[in-house]
Amino acid sequence: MFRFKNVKFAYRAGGKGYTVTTSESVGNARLDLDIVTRSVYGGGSVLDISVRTNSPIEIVKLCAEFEYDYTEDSRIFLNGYQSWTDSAEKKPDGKMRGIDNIPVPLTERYAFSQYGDYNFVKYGRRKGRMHGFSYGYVRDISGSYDFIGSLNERDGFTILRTDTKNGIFTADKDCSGLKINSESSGLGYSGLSLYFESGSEDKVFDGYFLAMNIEPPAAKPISGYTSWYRHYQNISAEKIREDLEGLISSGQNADVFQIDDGYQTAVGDWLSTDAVKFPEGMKTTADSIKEAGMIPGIWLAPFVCEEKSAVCKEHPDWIVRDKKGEKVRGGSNWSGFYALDIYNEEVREYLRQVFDVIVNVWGYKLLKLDFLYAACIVPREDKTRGRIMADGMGLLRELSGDALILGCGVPTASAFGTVDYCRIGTDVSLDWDDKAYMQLMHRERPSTKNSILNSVFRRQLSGRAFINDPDVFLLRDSNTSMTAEQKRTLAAVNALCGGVLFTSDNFAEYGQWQKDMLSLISRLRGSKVLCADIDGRELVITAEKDGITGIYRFTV
Ligand code: 9PG
Repeated sequence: MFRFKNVKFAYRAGGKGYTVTTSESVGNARLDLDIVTRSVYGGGSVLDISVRTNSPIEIVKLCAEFEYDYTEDSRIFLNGYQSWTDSAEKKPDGKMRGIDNIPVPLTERYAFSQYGDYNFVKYGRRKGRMHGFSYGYVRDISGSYDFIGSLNERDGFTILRTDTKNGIFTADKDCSGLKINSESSGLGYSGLSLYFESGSEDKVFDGYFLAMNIEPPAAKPISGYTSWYRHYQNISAEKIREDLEGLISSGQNADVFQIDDGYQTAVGDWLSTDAVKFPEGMKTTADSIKEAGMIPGIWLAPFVCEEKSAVCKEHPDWIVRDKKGEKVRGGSNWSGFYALDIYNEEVREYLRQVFDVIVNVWGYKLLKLDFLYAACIVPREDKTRGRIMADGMGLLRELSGDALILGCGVPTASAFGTVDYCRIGTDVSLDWDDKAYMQLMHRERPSTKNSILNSVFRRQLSGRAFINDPDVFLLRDSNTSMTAEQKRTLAAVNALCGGVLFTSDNFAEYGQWQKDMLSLISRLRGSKVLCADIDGRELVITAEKDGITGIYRFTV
């Protein structure tokens, strides 16, 4: 059980700094810090810590501290920042690696810090000092969960931390630098809203989503194809047609056929189709997918533009800037890319046009919206990262109309209830991930191993927050160095834990082994995972389907 200890609140007013540490509500002439506990309908309790002020203040820190009796058998899960961030249960002596160990020239060149939380969260160096975002739990290996989850990520992300050696757990609001004054933000700041529940997996997760008022997603599990892990950016109408024909001739069922990155002349210039690759334009391809009885899907990264794009060159004022006025990098993909300012009316108008053409003129009805985290890299003095991301997700939902959204590269909680499908792990790589140089990269790097672990340990989100996309399975013989065992593990875990079952293979190339694997996948699909444990490299998943319980062992 988490035992509430106190709140640390620090702020600046009239040029002076103040700090308060208290376990009860306190107030003075300027402000009130309210600490309220309530129980919720459906089970669980909530701790609300909010601020009311009658004159302008700037928040420096808002943090709640708890005591927790970790034991050697505790398994700790702290959700990683965004879709791609590695997120897996850890033992109490676990650690998380930031990017401090990476040589600075590499970090700078590849802008690793921008993909994750490295610029605003301090990574603990000692054993047992771990952190995550928005929700987490401590599970004892008998299967009982002590769960904590934020109900209010819209007013700032919540950073959850353990210090297992000292029996401490903290919840920090990512709101440092937020200016509150009665004119712009009303009477105050809603601050931390933390939900607690203990018991079985279903009880705590159902309770959490009920407390957030998030209904189970209307979207259904889907299967299909994406072009990325076969062709990367080297796609063309011709290659897409070949893969589409391969799928049709295989007789396999698929709901979605999705074109990924590579059809556009530059990232950001979504309506400028590469005429060499797609001479007849993108509508023709969508039409042929529709004719084959599938939903046409397409990838875009609506909140970013790459250095060489026309958007970037022609609209320097659309780009998010730091305090020095420098353009803020989102990462190093393509020619390097920047984030667009979603509060700029021209940006919104441009995106409105882009979505209108893609959905209504070209006819793509599933939109894989990627690199979304970039929008909120820099918080503003009147908006936290959480607020910017929430506004961004609201905008995307509105622009997409009734097209399905597959969110990707998105801070997890911002996608709860706002997208139909969501990537919950990093990119599958064409190999596994045991190479030493992988340690010289960030937590969001492509890695089949990390992708699998995220599928397992974020499985509870599927059917509650959205439908999970575990990324593709690959069974082909060529263009991958994965062993047969590794390919089987990837396919089986995706089938057991995910709701989106995509591949980037051409089914026409499949031999008997691959066909056997496809029937394994369809047998595992729709299972209910009862329990998953990892010990060293052994992953054990217990799952039930049609009244039969299976125990599956994998090496990861
Ligand atoms: C298209 C791709 C695919 C893929 C997405 C995303 O951390 N990284 O360096 C990193 C790079 C690329 C990436 C994810 C992470 O891939 O997940 O499915 O759509 O974009 O460019």
